[in-house]
Amino acid sequence: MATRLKNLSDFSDTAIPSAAPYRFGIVVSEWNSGITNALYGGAYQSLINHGTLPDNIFTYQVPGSFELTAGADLLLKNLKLDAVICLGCVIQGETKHFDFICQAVANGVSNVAIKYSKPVIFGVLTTDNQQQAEDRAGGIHGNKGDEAAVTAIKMASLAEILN
Ligand code: DLZ
Repeated sequence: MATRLKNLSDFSDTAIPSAAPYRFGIVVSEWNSGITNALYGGAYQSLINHGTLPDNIFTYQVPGSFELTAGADLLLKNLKLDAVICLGCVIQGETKHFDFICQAVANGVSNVAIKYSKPVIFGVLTTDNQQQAEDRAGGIHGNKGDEAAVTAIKMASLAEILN
C-alpha cells in the first residue's frame, strides 16, 4: 500500500504492494512483435506474481506504438480499470519516423493518464537497434515489461489512496 511520507527519514525503496485488488489493462503493439510479445510475457507474469487475478487483466493488441495512446484511451473509457500498461518497441530507422512515433506516444500516454486521473505506464522500448531491444526484453538488461507492471501496481496503489 502506498503511504504518505511524514518525515525526511521515511524515504526508502518501497515494497511492491499486493496487486490483488486491482484491474489492469495492457495494450501491446504488433510492430516488432518478437520483442513486444516478450514484454507482454514479462508484464503479465509480473502482475500474476504480485497477486493479480487473470480475469482482472484485459489485454488488447494495436498495430503499432503510435496506436498505444488511442488503445489506452479506449480501455480507460470503456472498462473499469485501475491502470493501463502500454507496451511497444520502436527501433531507430533511416527516417525521422522514429522521432515522431516516440514523441507522439510519450506525450499521448501522459495525456491519457491526466485525462482519466489513472496511471498509464510507458512500457515502450526506444532503441538504436534490434540487439538493444532484445537486451531489454528478457535479455541482459532484464525485461522492461516486468518493470512496467511493477510501476503500474505501485501507481494503482497510489491512485487508490488519493483518488
Ligand atoms: C511505421 C512504423 C515504423 C517505421 N516503425 C515502427 C516501430 O519501430 N515500432 C512501432 O511500434 N511502430 C512502427 N511503425 C508503425 C507506427 O507505430 C503506426 O502503427 C503507423 O504509423 C500507423 O499509424
